[in-house]
Amino acid sequence: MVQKIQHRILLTGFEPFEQEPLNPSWEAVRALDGWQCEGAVVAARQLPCVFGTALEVLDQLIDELKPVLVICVGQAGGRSQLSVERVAINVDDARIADNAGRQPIDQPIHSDGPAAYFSTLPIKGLVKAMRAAGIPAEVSQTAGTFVCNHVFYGLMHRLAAHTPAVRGGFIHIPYIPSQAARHPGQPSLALDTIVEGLQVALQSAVTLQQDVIEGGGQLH
Ligand code: PCA
Repeated sequence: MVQKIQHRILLTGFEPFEQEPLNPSWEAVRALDGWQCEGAVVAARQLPCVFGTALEVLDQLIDELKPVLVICVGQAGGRSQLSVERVAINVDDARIADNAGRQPIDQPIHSDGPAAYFSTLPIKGLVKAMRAAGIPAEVSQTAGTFVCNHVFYGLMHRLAAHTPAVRGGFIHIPYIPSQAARHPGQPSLALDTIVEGLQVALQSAVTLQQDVIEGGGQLH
């Protein structure tokens, strides 16, 4: 019998950082490990919150899994919605040290790379689909300058060079309630809501041929 080769979607989350006991990005993506999405299966993997090393791990995972779609997910404490990132910029500028004590300031991620890469996900379509499913979501114009932007940029740099047909992008997620309880006043979303949002985002990323034309910008 001929075995059907199953397409894989690589979904990554991060280990905890900045004294948090957990990282909701890892909690959410690991709930989706093995989930079947439009004929593809999700492989959920964890990345270290370390400049350089996180990209080495991501590179190995892409070599090993040969995914048809890659979405990296990270925690953005203080945000209130699932944030589909539009753009990755070629700079590391760390306000805090990473989990290996590294704190690059104004360093390019790839000295020969362009200033920025756009997500190749249909970002407006993802936001529209999540909102339609009752999940608070937005387009975000910046993934920051810490390890998440670093991973997002490195991912897009690699895909652009080797497999431009493979879509890639980044989604930031808010704290979950147990974290917000330790940061009074900060917004949060239930883990189940985040997981459901990611399911809708994955489905849209696989099925939408083109992005939808809809406002998602900001005045400032
Ligand atoms: N969030 C951080 C790095 C790891 C994570 O989950 C960021 O936004 O850069």
